Amino acid sequence: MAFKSGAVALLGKPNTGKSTLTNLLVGQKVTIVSNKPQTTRTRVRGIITEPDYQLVLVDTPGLHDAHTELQKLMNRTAEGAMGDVDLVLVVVDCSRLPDKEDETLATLINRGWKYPYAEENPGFSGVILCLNKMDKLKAEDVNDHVEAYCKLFKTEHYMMTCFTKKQNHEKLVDLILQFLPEGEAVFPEDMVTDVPMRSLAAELIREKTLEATRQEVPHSIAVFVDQWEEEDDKLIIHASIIVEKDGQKAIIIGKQGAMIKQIGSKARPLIEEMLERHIFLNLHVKVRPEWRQSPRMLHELEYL
Ligand SMILES: Nc1nc2c(ncn2[C@@H]2O[C@H](COP(=O)(O)OP(=O)(O)OP(=O)(O)O)[C@@H](O)[C@H]2O)c(=O)[nH]1
Ligand SMILES: [Mg+2]
Repeated sequence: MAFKSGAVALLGKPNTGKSTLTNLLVGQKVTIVSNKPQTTRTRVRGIITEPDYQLVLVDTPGLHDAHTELQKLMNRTAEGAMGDVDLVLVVVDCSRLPDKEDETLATLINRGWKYPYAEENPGFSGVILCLNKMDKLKAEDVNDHVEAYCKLFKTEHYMMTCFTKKQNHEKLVDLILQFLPEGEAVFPEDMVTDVPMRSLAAELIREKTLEATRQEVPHSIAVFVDQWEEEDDKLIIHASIIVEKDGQKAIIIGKQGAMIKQIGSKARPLIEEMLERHIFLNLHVKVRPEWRQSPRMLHELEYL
C-alpha cells in the first residue's frame, strides 16, 4: 500500500473528548484535557507517524455560544481549522441526542467545509463521525442516537468509541485511513506536535489549575511563562497564573499557599516528563481584570 499522509480537523462541542483522542493516538500528552467545557483554546496539531502513514490531528476548541472576546476567538480558531485539512472528524457525546449546538455545528460545517477529494469519492461528504462516550450510552438508545447524528452530519461513516477505556480508537484510525490521501510525510517522524515546549508547559500548569478549581474560576484562568532560564545545569521556569479577580487569586493560592503548592507539584512531573529533565518551577498568581476581553492580553497570551 502506498504511504498515506493527511490532516484531520477534530470538531465538536466542548467536552466531547477531542483532546483525549488526540493524546491517545499520539501516545503522549500534546493537548490538555479536563472535565470542564472549553478547555482547549488554541489549535493544536498532534502528529502520528507510522511506517505506512502520517496522520495529523488538528485538535480545536469546542464550538460554543460565545460571549467574551476569548470565546469568539476560540470559535473562529475551530472554524478556521477546516481550511487546510483533508477530512473533518466530528466528535460528539453519543449518550445524548443532538441539540441546538450540534445543529449550529452541522450548519457551520456545511457552510465552511469543502471536501477536497469530492470527485474521487462520490457520495462522501468528507465528514466522519466519532460517537464517543459510548460507555454512557444506553443500549436501547443506540439506534436512535446513531441515526440522529448520521442524519444531522450527513454521513454514513461513523465509529462508536470510548476513549477513556481505549475502545475502538484503532478502528477509528482505520476508518480515517480509508479516506486519507496518498502522499509524503509533511512533518519529521519524531515530531509529535507543533506546540512549542514553553507553551505546552504553560498548558500543563493550566490543566492542573483547572483540576483544582470550580464554577467560573476555570474559565478565568490563563497561564503565562515569564522566564525559562538555564542556571547551573538546571532549568528554571517562572510562570504566572492569570485570573480576573482578587477572590480567584485567593482561591488559587489557597490556605497558606497550599493550593498553588499542590498545582505546582502536579504540573512539575508532567513538564519534567515532557522535557526529560529536572526543572525548578516557580508559580505566581496575577490579577488582570477582564483579560478575556482584552485584545492586548489575548495577544500576549498567544490566543490571538
Ligand atoms: N465517560 C467518558 N468520558 C470521556 C470519554 N472521552 C473523554 N472523556 C472525558 O470527557 C472530558 C472532556 O474531555 P476532553 O478531551 O478535554 O474534551 P474536548 O472535546 O477536548 O473538550 P474542549 O477542549 O472543552 O472542547 C474529560 O473529563 C475526559 O476524561 C469517554 O469515552 N467516556
Ligand atoms: Mg479539548
